Amino acid sequence: MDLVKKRLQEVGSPRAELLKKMVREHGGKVIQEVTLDQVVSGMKGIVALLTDSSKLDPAEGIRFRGHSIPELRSRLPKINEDGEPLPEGLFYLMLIGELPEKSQVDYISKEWARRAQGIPSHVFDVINALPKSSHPMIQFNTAILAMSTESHFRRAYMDGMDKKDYWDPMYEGVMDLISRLPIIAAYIYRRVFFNDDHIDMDPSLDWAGNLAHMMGYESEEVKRLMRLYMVLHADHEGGNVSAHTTHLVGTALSNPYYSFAAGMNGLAGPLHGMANQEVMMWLERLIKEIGTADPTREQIKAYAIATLEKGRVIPGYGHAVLRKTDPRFSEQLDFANKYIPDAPLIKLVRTIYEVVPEVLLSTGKVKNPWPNVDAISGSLLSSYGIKEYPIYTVLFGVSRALGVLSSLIWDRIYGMGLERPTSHTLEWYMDKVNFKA
Ligand code: HAX
Repeated sequence: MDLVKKRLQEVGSPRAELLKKMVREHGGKVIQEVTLDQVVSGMKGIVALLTDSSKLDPAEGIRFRGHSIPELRSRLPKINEDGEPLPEGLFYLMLIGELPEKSQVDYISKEWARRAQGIPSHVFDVINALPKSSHPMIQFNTAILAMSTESHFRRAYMDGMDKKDYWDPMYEGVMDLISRLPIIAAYIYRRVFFNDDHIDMDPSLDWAGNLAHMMGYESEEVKRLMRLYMVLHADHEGGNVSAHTTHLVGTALSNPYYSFAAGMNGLAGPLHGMANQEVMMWLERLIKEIGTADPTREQIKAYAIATLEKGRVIPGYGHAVLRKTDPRFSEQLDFANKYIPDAPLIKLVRTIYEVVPEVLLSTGKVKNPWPNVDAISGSLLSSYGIKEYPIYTVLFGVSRALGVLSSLIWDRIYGMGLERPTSHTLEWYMDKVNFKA
């Protein structure tokens, strides 16, 4: 048996038993009451999900299995001492709950390179059937669905698999799917922006290094950036749109391809993953309208106020849970300050950071005026030459697979039930809170 799967089986069974026992003994206990505000504002703060891979603290930011991003950047295995952690190691940590050795990370790199070879040709036919002008997320999500013909889970289910074994074909499907996403993403990138001039994968490279290679970037600098990008976007606990949707669809025992494609449709929304593209469009318009790539603080302030006056959001700022600067923003800024401190876009990002929070605070309604991950990610990619911003959400999606799909395996280990909350009419709520029109 593969060594990751073997360790997963060892850690999985006792935790599943623990959950069952706790529910048997305490299943009737009240966790929390729900307010009308929470129902209408998108269930913010309602405790209703179980996710082990990561936890988001409003004041501190994300921790992956208890480890902050700075800890991961120093403790996860790397290729070179001065490099960034390999995302394979973060996947192992999120899935197994233990920091991996370099040998375990190398094993996953090799395993993913092996599994990546099996993409059926119809997947590329399906991509090619779409107009090149269709957004890369349309092509990405369609390709993920097209790959579901390969689902181990669907086949095993139809063959009458026992419930207790669900996690096993789910693991196989997740490993296949994650291994193949860089090829799909790079294929779409080269199709849309480089006239179908495709580059084969190099099985000797790591997962993120290979993605950079297949996109056409051979320098160690871009590979290092890609490893950082893939680690930073991997997970943000269970309630964000892409994670929650993947989980929700999975509770119907949909296969990993169906579940992940559903999550990626959520990531494609401008308030979620597509915000990285929105930021670049906002910056592009700012530069055009002000007439300089090096605007003053006053000019940026006026532009930000004008955005709000048009009834729009300032992309890259605000968050549903965080109440401080997103550490994923700070870590990218730290990376940029170290390697490309004078890049004009990074300079612009820094000045915007000095101005926009104050503008948002002055509205009196924005709960978090600080930058999120998307406020800088596109500027960083662009500064390293990856300037075609419609691909940015696809890159986010490749990374997000690591977190949401490791949780999907755990959903089947834990035997999480079909998700089915209760809905009511407006009149029911009026009656409940004793409100008269
Ligand atoms: N610009 C303008 N207005 C904003 C704002 C921003 N950046 N952030 C919040 N607001 C507004 C909201 O639209 C809301 O207005 P209304 O009451 O008129 O509806 C009000 O402030 C209160 O919102 P909130 O409670 O502070 O924020 P929400 O939890 O409702 O929304 C969002 C969180 C991330 C969607 C929001 O901050 C936003 O739209 N930000 C810009 C888009 C963005 O950067 N999205 C990426 C988020 C990170 C992520 O998921 N990446 O994938």
